[in-house]
Amino acid sequence: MENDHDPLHPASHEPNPAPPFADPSLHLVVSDGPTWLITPADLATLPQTAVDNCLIVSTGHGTSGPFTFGGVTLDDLIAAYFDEPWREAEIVSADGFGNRVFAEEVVNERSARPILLATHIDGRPMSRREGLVRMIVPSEVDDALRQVKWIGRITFNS
Ligand SMILES: Nc1nc2c(c(=O)[nH]1)N[C@H]1C(S)=C(S)[C@@H](COP(=O)(O)O)O[C@H]1N2
Ligand SMILES: [Mo]
Repeated sequence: MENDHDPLHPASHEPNPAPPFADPSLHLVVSDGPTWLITPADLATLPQTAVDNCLIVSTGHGTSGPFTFGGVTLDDLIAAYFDEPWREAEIVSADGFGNRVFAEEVVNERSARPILLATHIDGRPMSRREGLVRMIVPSEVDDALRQVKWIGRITFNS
């Protein structure tokens, strides 16, 4: 299992229930390019998308949801900040958990159930404890390893 020790693709994981600190701002980094510090208030100025019927399937703690998550699609985030081509994005949380997203996935999921940087849950602002700002990959219903809470940094690599 080549990915067993990759922190961006762990084979299994015991979920962390509590955020490491309160500040929900995150760094958006384009490798060999600019960096921005982005807050939930910044995300609120971008187009908003809601995706219903999302499940958080924790193999240890059972399934929660369905939830309606709201926020900014990765597509809309990129369109607002940069236009360099990119191949993969590394989404890393403030507690050192992470996941990778490939550009093809964003293209494939552009239609009905896009990948979100979620700031809202069931129509209300998400609390920090609930994961603000949380990546939601609606198509992932295996083990919640892609549902990254407390995003600290997103790096786009070409
Ligand atoms: N930042 C961060 N995100 C994370 C985790 C974590 O430990 N840290 N655990 C993942 C796993 S394995 C699960 S099952 C879910 C748990 O989500 P919940 O706390 O909303 O139930 O969060 C995922 N996202
Ligand atoms: Mo999990």
